[in-house]
Amino acid sequence: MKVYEGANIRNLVLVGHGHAGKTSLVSAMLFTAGATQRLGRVDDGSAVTDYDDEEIARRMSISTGGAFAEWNKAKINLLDTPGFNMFVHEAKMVLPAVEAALVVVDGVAGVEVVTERVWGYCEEASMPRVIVVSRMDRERADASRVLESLTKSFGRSVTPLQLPIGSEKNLTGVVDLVRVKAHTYELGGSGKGKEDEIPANMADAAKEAHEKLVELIAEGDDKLMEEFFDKGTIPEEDLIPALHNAIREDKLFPVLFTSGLGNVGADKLMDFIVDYAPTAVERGSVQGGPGSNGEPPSRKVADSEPLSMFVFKTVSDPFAGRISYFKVYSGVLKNDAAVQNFTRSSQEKLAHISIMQGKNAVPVTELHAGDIGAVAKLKDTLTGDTLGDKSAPIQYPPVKLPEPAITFAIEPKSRADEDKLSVGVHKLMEEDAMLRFFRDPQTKEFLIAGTGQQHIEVAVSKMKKRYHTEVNLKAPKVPYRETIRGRADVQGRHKKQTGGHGQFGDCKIKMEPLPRGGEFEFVNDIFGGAIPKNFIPAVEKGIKDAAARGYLAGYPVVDFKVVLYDGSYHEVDSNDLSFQLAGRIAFKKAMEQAKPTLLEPIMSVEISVPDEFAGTIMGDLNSRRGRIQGMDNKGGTTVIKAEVPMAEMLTYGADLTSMTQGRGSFNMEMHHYDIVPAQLQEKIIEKAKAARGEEKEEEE
Ligand SMILES: Nc1nc2c(ncn2[C@@H]2O[C@H](COP(=O)(O)OP(=O)(O)OP(=O)(O)O)[C@@H](O)[C@H]2O)c(=O)[nH]1
Ligand SMILES: [Mg+2]
Repeated sequence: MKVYEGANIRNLVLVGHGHAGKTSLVSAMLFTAGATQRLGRVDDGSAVTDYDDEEIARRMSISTGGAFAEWNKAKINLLDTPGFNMFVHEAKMVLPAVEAALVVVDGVAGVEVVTERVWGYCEEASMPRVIVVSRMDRERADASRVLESLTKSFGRSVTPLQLPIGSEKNLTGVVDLVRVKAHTYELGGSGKGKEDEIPANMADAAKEAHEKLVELIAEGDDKLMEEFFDKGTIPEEDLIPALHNAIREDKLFPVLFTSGLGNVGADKLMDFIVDYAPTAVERGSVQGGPGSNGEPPSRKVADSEPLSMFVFKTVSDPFAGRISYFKVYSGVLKNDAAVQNFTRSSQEKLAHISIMQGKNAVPVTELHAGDIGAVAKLKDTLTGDTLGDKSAPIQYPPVKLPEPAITFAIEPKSRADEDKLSVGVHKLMEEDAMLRFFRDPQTKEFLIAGTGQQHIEVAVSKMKKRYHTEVNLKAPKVPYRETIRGRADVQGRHKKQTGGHGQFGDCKIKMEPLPRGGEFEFVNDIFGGAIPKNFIPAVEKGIKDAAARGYLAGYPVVDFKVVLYDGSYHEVDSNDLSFQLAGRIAFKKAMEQAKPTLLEPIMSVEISVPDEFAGTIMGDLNSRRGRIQGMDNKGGTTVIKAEVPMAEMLTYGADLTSMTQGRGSFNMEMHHYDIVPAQLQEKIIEKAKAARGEEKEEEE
């Protein structure tokens, strides 16, 4: 493997809606560049970046795959991310490793829900974007319709740099609007196009589009503008750097056309990447988090700087062990280097550094600033960690992810499974930042949380295949809460007289509701020492403990305020415990008066279905106590936004599949808590009582 310096490296992430053709496009580029012997296909499990068992079985990307192609003396590093909404956080996580994104859009559907989501991620990160409209050989693919949807969603900076020649099965090539040349291909061929005449019926359109493009590039540059007015065009050697800069500065979002499966346009796409995508060193410098002296240190992306690298992904391979993917931000990493993990203050040895071609590690001797690599068997390095030269500490900020949207209880199938469970789940969590695992302190059940039902199912399936641990998934529990709607003014008195020392605590409290999200507030309003200062925290603790156990149905009580305003004590018999108990008694009495009620989590839900199912879905949402917030139409897909109680959404994944013949998808996250309607409250309270009854029996 040749050694590449940053100026000859391009790092790109492929992002886009599920099924847009990202993985197939990577396969086409790799084959065209000679990195693979045949054109890998998602559908027969031979795509380089969809190699995991789960990905092959489901014919979709689940986790980011790395690959590289050598093209025109440059190395193109590609990170292929999943587009399915439950895995799309993978795309967000790897953005720190690249300098540009290929936003892949389906030639039939145009902009879809996840397209907008990943566009938002790129926007946040000021990431240069190149739009690739793929699957152009499909029936009903339509370049002008897709361009329209792109401009509608992303504005006027969306600019075609190519036009497709022919359409659907007769897609034969592309016209390059910068050089005004045609390139034609054999569908399903080697991917290497030949330069050709622009078809007569496209000549006018090509000329017009070229002029528009040149005018756009010249805009804001007086010298170029003058030249443009003089000659009607700008020489190619002036266009290239101007276009390169416009892309780097997010002033222009170029659009190219391809077919991954038919291998059309992959060579032109790689030409384009080498000419126009920012190089790895063009990023300038990378900011670290605040340093010890309060200043956020930064590093220039340059070989001459001290070594620093950021771990952006971890794969937990049952055979090779833990594989860490990293980006070298500065310095030169040599094989066998001993480096410091600044995040965990430990030493790591990087034996056998490599670059990943799908699942295969290709060994390298060194990696320069700006490159991407991988290494196996680091001791305690995880995703988000910064490693580097011990004498030059820096820590790059990890990517922030949302909270998981759904929780299931998992039950090991056997005793042996129970023993293996924790180890297996923790290995999965190393590679999956959105997976959470914990034990419910009340019910002692194992809980697993993630982005959605399929996400959890993939984790369960991996657990079985990789770690031979079998579990049953049980319906997720709804995390209800309790609160109050009225006020109370009560006395809590605890008195016990036994033999020697007695117990005595007495407090008077007022209780009132707080707005949603107010949690708990405790105000000490005691004057004149009715309760000695040192016992006041005990009263608060008693109330808090009781609130955590709930009043109506065992769910934590939230959003209330307690004012402790009076009480009494006994010189000898008062102690901490007595006042805790007094607090507890006062809390219970106050709850009786204060109109207690149940709260339930309300989810913000976004559902995408083909237009013909929209009516059914809306009706169904109604019956789930949903409130429709909005509706939008995108190239045959209706996107419905609604707020729906979590309790009504527990099996929505399966229900949506059956309502839409598998053609709908949805995404949801926690939004807020709201009061449960009265008729439902009783049922929940009764169920909770019954469950607690059972538990008591088990304990006995
Ligand atoms: N006709 C046609 N089909 C394509 C093309 N590219 C991909 N496909 C098919 O479309 C489906 C999805 O392609 P993928 O490459 O897996 O799409 P993806 O964007 O990686 O999908 P996710 O990983 O789920 O986000 C597969 O069945 C492919 O064979 C193309 O250019 N033309
Ligand atoms: Mg894919």
